[in-house]
Amino acid sequence: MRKEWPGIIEHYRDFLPVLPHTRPVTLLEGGTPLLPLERIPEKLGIKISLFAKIEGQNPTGSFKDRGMTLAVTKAHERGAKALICASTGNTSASAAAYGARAGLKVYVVIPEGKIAKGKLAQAVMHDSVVIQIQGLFDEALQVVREISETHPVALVNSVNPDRLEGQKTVSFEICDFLGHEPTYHFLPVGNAGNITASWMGYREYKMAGKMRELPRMVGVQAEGAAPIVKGHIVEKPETVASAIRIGNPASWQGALKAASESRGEIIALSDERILEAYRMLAREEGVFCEPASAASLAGVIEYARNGRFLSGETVVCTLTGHGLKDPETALSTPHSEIRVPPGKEAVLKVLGFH
Ligand code: AN7
Repeated sequence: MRKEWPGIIEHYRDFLPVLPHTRPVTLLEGGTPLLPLERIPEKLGIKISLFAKIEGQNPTGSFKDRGMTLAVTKAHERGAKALICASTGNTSASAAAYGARAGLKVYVVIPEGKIAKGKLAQAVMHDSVVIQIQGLFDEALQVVREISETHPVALVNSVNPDRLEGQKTVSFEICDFLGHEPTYHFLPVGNAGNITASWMGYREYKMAGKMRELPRMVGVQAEGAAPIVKGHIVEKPETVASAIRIGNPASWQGALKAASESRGEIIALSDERILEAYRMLAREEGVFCEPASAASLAGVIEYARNGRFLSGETVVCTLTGHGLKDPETALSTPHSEIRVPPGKEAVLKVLGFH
């Protein structure tokens, strides 16, 4: 019988800051598919091996579970009784679930009316205390940082180093699966924890002799929320990709370092281009991710259109979250709604059988 995937802490124990007796708080996260995409490169007219790392298949539907299992495990081990985070939605969903699993109280602070419905449903169902602030994610993060410094609540945003340690395992999985490093790794950038952690993972795997070269990291921000690309804080970030509606990323320096050390870059693309990629993944490949996730593929499309890829290169894009998190954006994309009277005739007519 095939052995059950044990979650990222057990699987990559030697690479993580845990003690021999540490008992993971886990929902068996990680081990997500690295799905080959064939129709999209063909459509773009490029001859690359393109893969999507489907992080939406984690237990709470986003990549955040990798960092959360470790952050909650460590907080629990240290005797924490409560967790707190600010979130554009996915961090709160993940914190709420792992907190529930560990029997901890969870407080989540989110920008009012600005997180996708599915994520809010998750926070509610896992019985976290949801605090909507009349402000931005960036303000929420400031508040929870201050509170965690003076009060007995463990901060589980990615400014907590355990989050990045767990999150780096995505790069291990990509290399283990491919048998080598990719040429490029594209990913969306919001608070910039993921690009920082992914780069850390590749560097550590290379040091451990698991791969020969390092990939080039390309981070993609939404044009209306692109502080790193612009080089200054964005006071009023705006984008349809609500998960990355962040004006002052906590891991700003980490993202810059990943881009420069890897000879990659951070780019910004319009909401239109992000939604184009979002639809393309669903229609051409059967992959439904949330809008922010599609920023990574939008980056690949941009590179393809500018003739940046060489034939035979291996390109990975992280699809960070599941499409079902944000049904409202999905339903607001152009589509036909067909309504007919009951009975076979009207349906046959729609099918074109007269
Ligand atoms: C689907 O949940 O910041 O650059 O509070 O949910 O590591 O921040 C989410 C971020 C990309 C950006 N894709 O990752 C939060 C939060 C999805 C996301 C990002 C997020 P980072």
